Amino acid sequence: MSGPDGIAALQPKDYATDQEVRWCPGCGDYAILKAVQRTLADLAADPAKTVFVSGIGCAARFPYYIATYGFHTIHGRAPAVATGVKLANPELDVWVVMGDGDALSIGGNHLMHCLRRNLDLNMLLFNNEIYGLTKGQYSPTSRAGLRTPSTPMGSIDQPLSAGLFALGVGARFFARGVDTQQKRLPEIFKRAHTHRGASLVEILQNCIVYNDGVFAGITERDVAEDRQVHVQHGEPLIFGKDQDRGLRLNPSTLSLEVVNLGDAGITEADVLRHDEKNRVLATLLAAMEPPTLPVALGVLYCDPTSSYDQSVHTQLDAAKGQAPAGGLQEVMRAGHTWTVEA
Ligand SMILES: Cc1ncc(C[n+]2csc(CCOP(=O)(O)OP(=O)(O)O)c2C)c(N)n1
Ligand code: SF4
Repeated sequence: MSGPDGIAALQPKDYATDQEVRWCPGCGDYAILKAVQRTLADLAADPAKTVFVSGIGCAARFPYYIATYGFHTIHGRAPAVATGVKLANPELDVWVVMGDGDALSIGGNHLMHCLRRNLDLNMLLFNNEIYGLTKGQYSPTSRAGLRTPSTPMGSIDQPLSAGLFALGVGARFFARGVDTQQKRLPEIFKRAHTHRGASLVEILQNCIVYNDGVFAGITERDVAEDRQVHVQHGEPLIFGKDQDRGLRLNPSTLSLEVVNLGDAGITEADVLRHDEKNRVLATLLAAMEPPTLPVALGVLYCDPTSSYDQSVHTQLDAAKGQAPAGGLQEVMRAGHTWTVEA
């Protein structure tokens, strides 16, 4: 069997390298690595045309462990380096791996412009709500009150939502997944890959050493079904152990609320249907937090438009088309030129 470019079909293990994986035992990064290797195999990705670019952090060790091209760059600058890689060779499939500090502290500016420019990059944000590599300082996504070495009395910052940030700066694709959800994660990654333009996937990732259990309130077996809604384009926003809870728009507050199907004549028809092209709905979904509302997982927003790299190359082709025939000397002497007399 062979992939789209005629390369022999590879298995997930074929995308692993011979490098010793140096994350702490039990780190959520292992699960994400596994899901990405599964994704690459499903996509029949050609390692020679695939690049993983990262910044600095635990998450950023990722390129060492993926048997494709890779570039472990500078803290916060993965989106900038990936921009250069994609523009220099648009044939490459470029993935970006960032931690929450990497992406949203030092790299916030780079990420913002990369998203609004809409470079065709598959961007994975490993959100463990902490700085792992530097031993557990708080990050922009850490919750208020979190005690860390840099917030000994508890964080007084209001945390940043990766989804609201992305949607606010004009991203055309935002999805959210959980490290341990091994069936769902590759499906989300494949959607991100199919999207032409910048696709940001936030992965809720457990840092077992410095922020263990931070997502337990939504992932523990006894609460998961009531605290997670898995959104599907065109499908009603229904969740719960018995699939009997739904999300409805409260017209007087313009906010989402949970309704119980069957109560006071409420039926599925009263529940909102997911529309992944609706930025307002995506924003409401991205903002949802327990205990009042479930956390929204899956592709919250996907509304493609032309990508920056396509537009750059369209302009380059147009400029080439207008260039006068001939060599460099002719080009240098064409149009507005003048001679400076001695
Ligand atoms: C310019 C610069 N500033 C600061 C650092 C120190 N530093 C390295 S990784 C890191 C943050 C790591 O946290 P995160 O990006 O969330 O990734 P994680 O380690 O949790 O995967 C920091 C502050 C650095 N390497 N370079
Ligand atoms: S410090 Fe946390 S994020 Fe880093 S490898 Fe260890 S468990 Fe993973």
